[in-house]
Amino acid sequence: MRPIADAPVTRDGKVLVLAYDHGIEHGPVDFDPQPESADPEHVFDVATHPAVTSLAVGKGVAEAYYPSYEDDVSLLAKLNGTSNLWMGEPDSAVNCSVEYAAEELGAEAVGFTVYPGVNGEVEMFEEFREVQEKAREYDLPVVMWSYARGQAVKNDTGEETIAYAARLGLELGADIAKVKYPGSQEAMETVTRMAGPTKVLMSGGSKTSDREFLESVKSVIDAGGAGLAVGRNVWQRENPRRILDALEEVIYEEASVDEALDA
Ligand code: FBP
Repeated sequence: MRPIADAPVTRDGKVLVLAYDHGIEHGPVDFDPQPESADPEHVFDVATHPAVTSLAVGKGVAEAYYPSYEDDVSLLAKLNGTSNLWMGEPDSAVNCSVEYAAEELGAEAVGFTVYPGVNGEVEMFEEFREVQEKAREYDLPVVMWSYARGQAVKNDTGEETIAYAARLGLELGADIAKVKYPGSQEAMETVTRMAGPTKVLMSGGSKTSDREFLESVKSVIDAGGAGLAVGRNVWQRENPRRILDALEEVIYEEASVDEALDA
C-alpha cells in the first residue's frame, strides 16, 4: 500500500522538501555564501516556514537537532550519502536504517539516493528494495533521489534520461521521485507522465536568480509535478524566508512568477 495520500510530507498534495544533506554530499564549501547556513539550527528555523513540508537531513544532524524541532518541523531522514571526497564511481553509503529513522529519530518520511546507470546500480537497487519494503511496514513515504549517472548517461538533464529516472521511481516503488530539471515544461510533462502515481519533485540545483528559479518551479507545477526538493536556492540566500514566501505562492496558490515576486 502506498502511504502518501495524507502523509505529513505533503500539503494540498504538493511537496516542498528543504534539503540539507550538503554537509555530507558537498562539504562545508556550500555554506560559504551564507556562513550562518553551516549552523543546522538556522536551517531548522527556516524549515518552520509553512511552505516547507519536510526537512531532509542525515542521521547525525537529526539526532543532534531534531528533538528541539519535532513539534514544528517534519523530518525526512536521508538514509544514504557519500562525501565529495570520494573519487570512485558514484555510489552512496547507507548510513541509517528505516527502523532507526522511524523509532529513534522520529522521521515521518525517508529519502534514499539511487544512481541508475552506475556500475553499482544492482546493489543500489537492492538496497532501495530493503528500504522501500521496510518503509511500507512503518507507513513512511519513500522519496527516491533518482540521479542517472555513469558511462551510458551522455546528458544527465536530457528529457529521456530524466523521464527514465522518474519512471524508475514508479517501477521501484517510490512514493516520490526527485529528479533534475529537464529544461522545459514540455519535457517535464513527459517526466510526470512516465512517473504515473509517483509524485515528481524537481531538484533545486545551484543558486540562480529569483526569477530563473521560480520560473523553473512554476513550469514543474504546470507540468503536473508535485513541487521540489531544494537546498542551496533557499539557504544560500540572504533572506531564505522571502524566497519561501514566493515558493508558497507558486506551489500552493497557483500564482504566476510575477505575482509571487510582487507579493
Ligand atoms: P540543492 O537544491 O542544493 O541542489 O539540493 C538538492 C540535493 O539533492 C541535495 O539533497 C543533495 O545534497 C544535492 O542536491 C546533490 O546534488 P549533486 O549530486 O547534483 O551534487
